[in-house]
Amino acid sequence: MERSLFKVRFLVVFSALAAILAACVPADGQLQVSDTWARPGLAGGNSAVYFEITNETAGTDTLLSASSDVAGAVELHMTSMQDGNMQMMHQQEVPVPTGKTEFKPGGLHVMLIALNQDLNPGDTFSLTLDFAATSDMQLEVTVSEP
Ligand SMILES: [Cu+2]
Repeated sequence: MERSLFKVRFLVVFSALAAILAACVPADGQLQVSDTWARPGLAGGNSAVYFEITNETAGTDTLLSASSDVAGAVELHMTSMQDGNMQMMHQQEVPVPTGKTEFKPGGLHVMLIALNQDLNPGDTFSLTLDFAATSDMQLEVTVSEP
């Protein structure tokens, strides 16, 4: 009787440990962000941030939002051609499947709206990306000419 109780306790502890380990699998370091840069801009105007995300996990993560102190608003945008016109469309979220997801001119970008300061080539600022599975990532963005 006592013996089987011990067994049950052991199982409970072991399951809890296994659950903790499993929760750690989609951990930091498995999404890499590289080639981060932003267009120059003037205070009150807009700019855009570009980068490449490499997802080394087997599952799709989701970029939910981005934030930065340099702008009044930060949005996820997609540029596309509509009836021969370039249009930017607000994205509620951006799926980040296994492999590379490029934020580049003419496509996905992080839009900086109503800049609080001038962004001159060589300046750096901080941008935070909020993902569904991976914890927030803080990037250092360098301003450079396209
Ligand atoms: Cu935009």
